[in-house]
Amino acid sequence: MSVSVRADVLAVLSRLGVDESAFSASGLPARSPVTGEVVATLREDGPAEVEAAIARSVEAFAAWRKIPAPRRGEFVRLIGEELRAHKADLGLLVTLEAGKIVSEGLGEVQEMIDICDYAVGLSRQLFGLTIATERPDHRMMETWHPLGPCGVITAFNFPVAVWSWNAALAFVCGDPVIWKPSEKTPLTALAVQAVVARAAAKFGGVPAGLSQVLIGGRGVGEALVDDHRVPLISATGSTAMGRQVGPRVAARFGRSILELGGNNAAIVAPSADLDIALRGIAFAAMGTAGQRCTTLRRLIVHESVYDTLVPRLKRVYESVRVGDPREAGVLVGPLIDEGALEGMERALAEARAMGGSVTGGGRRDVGGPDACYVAPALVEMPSHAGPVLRETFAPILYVVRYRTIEEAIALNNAVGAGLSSSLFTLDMREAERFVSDEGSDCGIANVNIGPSGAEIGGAFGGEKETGGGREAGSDAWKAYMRRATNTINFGTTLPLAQGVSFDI
Ligand code: UN1
Repeated sequence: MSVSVRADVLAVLSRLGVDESAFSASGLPARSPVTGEVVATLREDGPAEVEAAIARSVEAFAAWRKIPAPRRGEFVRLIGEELRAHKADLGLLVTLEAGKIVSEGLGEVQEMIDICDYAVGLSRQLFGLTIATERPDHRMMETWHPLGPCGVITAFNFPVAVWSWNAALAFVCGDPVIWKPSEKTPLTALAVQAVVARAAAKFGGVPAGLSQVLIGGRGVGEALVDDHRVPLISATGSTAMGRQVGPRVAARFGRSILELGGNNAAIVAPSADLDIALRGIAFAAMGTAGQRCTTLRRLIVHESVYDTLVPRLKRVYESVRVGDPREAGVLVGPLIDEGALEGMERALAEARAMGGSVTGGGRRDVGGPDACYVAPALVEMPSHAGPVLRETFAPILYVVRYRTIEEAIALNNAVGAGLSSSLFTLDMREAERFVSDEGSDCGIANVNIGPSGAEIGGAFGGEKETGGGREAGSDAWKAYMRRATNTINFGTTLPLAQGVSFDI
């Protein structure tokens, strides 16, 4: 392999089966936030490669949709097997490239394995309905057909799991996938592609363009977004990105699944089990260094428990270990880059100017001059305003007080995003209200667990500025297929619907 890859990274990539042709002495630099250093330089794909990939994908679609869905499921089962066999290495690569602590890097790979298992079962469950018809000797039914090439655009923070939620479903639904990973995490994408290639070799007969990766920047994403041969674009990232992608895909009548920002809250009610709340809050707010779209960013605490809970929480913030994510005992790894650190510092300055009182925050001297480690920040705010209303992709938890559950729910809902939410309470009336139609307006509403760390069995996604898309479990698979309604007349006359007569 070329010298353009650091030795330890090269060792992991080789074990995962990444081909050296992916690298070049100049090209896209891949950084590790663990040290901030460039660990590899990659060959980039340009317009010609994008065009060729789309053409290959269209060809692959024609072949793959003919393979029965349960057979397609067998391919996904083999991907799951490969992932199991390479879990440790892929998890380590997630740690190196996204900066997650070891347990979370492994957890991300487990999430991929889970969705593969789910998709295998699903491959025998892609069913439609038979619907009562008003006409005698007729049958009405719906059929689900493969949709076509799916463009999958993913973010750095879940560099591999989000691809798998889309790809595992797309593959069993009969669709090829063209993946444009974040420029910040191309190595994990190449590793996954190598894993898929091995599964494809074991399966035999997988069309060449079924699973493709395009390495590059915005131009690559835009080419996919604008191409009518790609009927579905599934994009994860900021709301600003979604504002571009959504209208462009809609302009050509394409379909999009948008997984955009979150500004997730947790309410702590008077009856809450505070030990559970404390643990739930700590993981949701500080886990992944605050860089999940489901990260807890706003804590809404009842005034009767505020002075018990918040001092305990402060002690956790003061004692949590920030450091190299590979080290045992470290719970908070690095931010992805300097831009993330600047965003955090800006938000904290704004919060202070509004009278916010900050515990933690500030750069930590870990990993060398190019790495961005920070202490997570707990910010007691005098009001639910200013930076509290927007998503800053960093470990900042704003805390406000409330008096009535109605007020708390209104605050939960008083932001642009609508991804995830939670309530800590032992009062069943409050719990049921929170998950009722008058409660949380988010795509995910939890009770006595934090807002992050969803399982793949449920549909994942959110409302409002989060984009409205749903991925992973439940009936999210329907987005990857097209529905046809079929009415079949097996009689000897031609009765018309709605009693219309048309005698010729
Ligand atoms: C994301 O941050 O983009 O629910 C996805 C969770 C994870 C997925 C997060 N299962 O926190």
